[in-house]
Amino acid sequence: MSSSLQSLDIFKNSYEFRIAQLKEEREHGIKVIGTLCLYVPDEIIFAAGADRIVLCGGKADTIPVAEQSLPRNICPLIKSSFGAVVDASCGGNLACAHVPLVDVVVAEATCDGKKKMYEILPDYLPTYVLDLPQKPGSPEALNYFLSELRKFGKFMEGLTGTVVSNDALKREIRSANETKRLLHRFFGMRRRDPPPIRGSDVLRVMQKQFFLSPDQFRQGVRELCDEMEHVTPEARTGPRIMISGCPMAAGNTKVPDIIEQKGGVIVVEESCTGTRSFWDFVDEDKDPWTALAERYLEIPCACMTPNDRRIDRIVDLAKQYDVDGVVYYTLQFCHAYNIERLRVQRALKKEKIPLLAIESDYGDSDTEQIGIRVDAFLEMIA
Ligand code: BJ8
Repeated sequence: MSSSLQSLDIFKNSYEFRIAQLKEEREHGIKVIGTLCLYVPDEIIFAAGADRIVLCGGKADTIPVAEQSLPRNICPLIKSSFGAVVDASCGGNLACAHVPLVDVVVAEATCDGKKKMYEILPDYLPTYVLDLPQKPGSPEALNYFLSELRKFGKFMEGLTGTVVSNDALKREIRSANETKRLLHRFFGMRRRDPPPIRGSDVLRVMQKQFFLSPDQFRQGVRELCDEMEHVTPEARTGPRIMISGCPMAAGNTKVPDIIEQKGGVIVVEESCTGTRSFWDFVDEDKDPWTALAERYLEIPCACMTPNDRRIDRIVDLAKQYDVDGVVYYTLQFCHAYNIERLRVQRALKKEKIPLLAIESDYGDSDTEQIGIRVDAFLEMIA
């Protein structure tokens, strides 16, 4: 990480420790769950006494392995994640060391590419699929999702032998809310002009949210926030940019790196590796199952329809963070985010906020071309 903030080293140096921790947990019979999406509630996994790591791939090197089985024209996140699992089960060394540490993948029924990939995944790793209503605003959606969450709770109990009690769930809800509060503090500081941290560094921190244990992650963010309170920010004078769109899984920092190289100042990310993961809290005063179902159905993912909540959130964030322009990021072949761009663009246009659409994969063949477009965009909005 390139910033002068010392606390970023906590995240940078966390890999070995976490892998050792997961190995030790498994030696003591603790189950490790792999997930690939925000819709799978961590609270239920932790309440069942298991641990979790996120398996979303952000690197290009496992894609050729995946393309031996999957079509080439699907999103790189799906191919990279699948390739990592296949490579690990064939004894390869391309994948992250955490894939062989996973006992079960808990997958979710979101986009078509993921759903179909999850039908092949059991050839390599035990897989449980959590179903999701596709129209979260419909009257039946909440009850259906609630029954799916309870079923998932039973599955976890069978796996770990630990009852998912209401008390344990409430404890985990409080823990997850604490993380969310911290992240609000962290992101709140980025409203300053200039912000005290680079967007590419924030992304690398947020990627670790899906790898570290909640305690480790919070400790790092707390120290980082404390340091940011006192640090004199580097002079950053370029246009203030929001990135909105597909998640950027660990290993993928291409577009933020380019924006910053060209002089843009990234102040907020509307994505699952940004605000979508922590913006909304789970109600601590309700029945914990209902509270979880309500909160998770509110995640504004483009796989849902209609997805007005996301459009409103983007406009709201653009105002709160005083952005000069939005870089709309789509992973190649992600139709949901790609098509939803039109509605986002229209809503931003009403607010006179310009948008640059970038569709890309994990390779570097388009780096120069993206750089030229970002350059022109920043010049236009400066
Ligand atoms: S809640 S964004 S983590 S589904 S980018 S694989 S949608 S084709 S990752 Fe996602 Fe959950 Fe939604 Fe977030 Fe498909 Fe699109 Fe690829 Fe995606």
